Amino acid sequence: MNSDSRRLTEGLLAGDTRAIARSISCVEADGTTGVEIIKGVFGHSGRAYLIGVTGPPGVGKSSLVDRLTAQIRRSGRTVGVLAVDPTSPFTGGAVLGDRVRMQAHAGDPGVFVRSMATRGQLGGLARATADAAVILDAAGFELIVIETVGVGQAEVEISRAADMTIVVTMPGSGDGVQALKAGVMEIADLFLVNKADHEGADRAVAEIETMLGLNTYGTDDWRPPVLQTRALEGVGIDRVEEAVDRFRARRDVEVQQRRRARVDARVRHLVSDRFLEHVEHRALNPGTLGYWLGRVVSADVDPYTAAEQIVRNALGEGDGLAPGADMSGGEGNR
Ligand SMILES: Nc1nc2c(ncn2[C@@H]2O[C@H](COP(=O)(O)OP(=O)(O)OP(=O)(O)O)[C@@H](O)[C@H]2O)c(=O)[nH]1
Ligand SMILES: [Mg+2]
Repeated sequence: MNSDSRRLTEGLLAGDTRAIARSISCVEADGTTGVEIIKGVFGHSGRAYLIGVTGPPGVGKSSLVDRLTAQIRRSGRTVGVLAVDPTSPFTGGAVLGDRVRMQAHAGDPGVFVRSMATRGQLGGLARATADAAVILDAAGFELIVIETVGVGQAEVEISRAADMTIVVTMPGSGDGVQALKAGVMEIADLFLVNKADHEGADRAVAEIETMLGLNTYGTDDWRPPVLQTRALEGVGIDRVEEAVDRFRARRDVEVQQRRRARVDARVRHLVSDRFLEHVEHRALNPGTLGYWLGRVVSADVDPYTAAEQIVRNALGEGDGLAPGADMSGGEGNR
């Protein structure tokens, strides 16, 4: 472990805000320091409860999270917030938003807020978010809220990183209930119709209840509650906290299953990343990957055959064909 990662690891375990922030930057940068930090602190994680908050743009997720954070703080519990935006690249705006939001909890070491946005691939954002959650967990935050914008596959992926998922919507069409795609309906443990001061809140609740009515729930099953909130005025937030605690209390078995699924996906991703890295830089002769990619580009070989050949070459099981070898008549030729 280098001195940088050791210092950051010690700092974040002691709950030092700057060390936490720097450590999250390291996992975002996806370098060796970030990996060393996670290795160093992972044994201290696993205690936090992770809440995903997702929904269409502008329905009031951030306002809700701010209110919920304040509500949770009243019971003395600490809160870490990760605001994840998969739709936009990282901009100064996100940082500015952080500052504004932090001011609401200024001087309170029991709250940490951080924005995360796409720096490269979406998969990288999901990994960085999971790592950031480990850091906040190890730093001792009891609840971690992961806010994601949107209603697509990316959000479903990111909410899978949580123990509980809250889906937020608002009255009216477009950005409202209609915008909740089937995939997002299924991941919700709690629905919030925010901006209940707007017209049509009761109807939005009824629409969600109707959709839920299509499912059958056993007596022990959790039927996602549908609550109205007014985040601007702070109305209904106590009931949100109550629903979160109720879900948390009764779903221990499912939390274990979700954590297992989360670990499964995370480790498999890392294995394929590492494996591909190994194949590309160690197992194959230099240029082999590029050779096969080139043949796919020119439609000389299909992607499946290329992948199979690459794996065979990497395992030393190839038919001896390597860059430059004559492939005429070989597998995959047309
Ligand atoms: N009338 C009303 N406006 C609200 C309420 N909650 C939030 N807003 C307003 O709605 C706008 C969007 O709120 P945000 O909290 O930024 O919404 P968001 O879902 O986090 O937005 P994105 O992160 O951009 O997707 C802001 O102007 C809020 O002031 C509410 O309960 N009633
Ligand atoms: Mg927001």
